[in-house]
Amino acid sequence: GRAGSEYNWGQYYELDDTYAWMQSLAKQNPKIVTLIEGGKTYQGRSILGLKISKSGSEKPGIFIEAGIHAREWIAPAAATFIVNQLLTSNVDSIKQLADNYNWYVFPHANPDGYVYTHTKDRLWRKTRTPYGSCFGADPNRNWGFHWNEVGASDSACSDTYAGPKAFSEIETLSLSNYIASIKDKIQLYVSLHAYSQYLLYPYGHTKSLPDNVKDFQQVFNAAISAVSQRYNTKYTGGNIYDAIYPAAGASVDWAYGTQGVRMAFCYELRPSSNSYATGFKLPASQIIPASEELLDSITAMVSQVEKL
Ligand code: ING
Ligand code: ZN
Repeated sequence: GRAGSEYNWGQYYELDDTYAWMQSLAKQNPKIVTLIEGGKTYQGRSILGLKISKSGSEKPGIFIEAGIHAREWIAPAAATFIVNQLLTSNVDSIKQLADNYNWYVFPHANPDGYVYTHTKDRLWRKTRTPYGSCFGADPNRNWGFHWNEVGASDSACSDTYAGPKAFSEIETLSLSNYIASIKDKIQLYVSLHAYSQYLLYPYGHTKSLPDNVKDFQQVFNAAISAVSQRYNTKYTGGNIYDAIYPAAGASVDWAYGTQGVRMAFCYELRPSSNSYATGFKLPASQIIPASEELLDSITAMVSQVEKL
């Protein structure tokens, strides 16, 4: 890694640079930051996470999963921005987030795919597991909850290939095992994607709404109001099935549907949905504003969850 102490949010980084930065954070803040090995990838890389804990293991947890889709580069960048803010900000509301919660952040849930977007194909989405003459399953269609029922493909060449079975991908299998080991501590699960400026909550496999949909809707309202405050960025959304499209086997549905995590959201970050040609290539100059408004939104989300 070349990043070292130069690491900043004016550019997108390669996997090794971000991993080196994460390792240096753990070294520099040994009482607060712990590295988590969330598992391995098909090609043998680590799925590296950080736990940020300023005040003990009994605090509720917030889990952030980013980069499950390789080409959505803003997602890992926003995740590391949040980590940095939690560790360095002097803003009261952010200091409180860091003091009152344990944070579990995985900026790169699909490292093999991310490396491939830097080396071979900028628009790669899936893992890199070989399946016949094609590669990869969609790691956001591969989780073991109503797996492959709708909005996923049986064809290994498809971008939404569900995989040969639930958790066929070592990435989703190992990350799900880690999540299951801390599930009772997770109060809020946030999955970061791009793009379209949507905020989504379960379910993706059915039109039926979660039993606590009123809570979801309240938190959703607070979050999309806050996301627009700083730069007037408009988000919309709702339950996955109605707001975007039917899609089974996503991480948020699994966390909510099988792990007892009562609040699970997915952000589709900038740009807006009118940006098909360039949607995954958000200019690096927008990393900071997109991440600032995301943190504003998550801050409001957490305050609202506290009021439920
Ligand atoms: N969109 C998400 C996808 O996996 C989504 C939408 C979110 C589906 C949450 C299901 C659950 O297709 C992108 N852009 O990846
Ligand atoms: Zn995505």
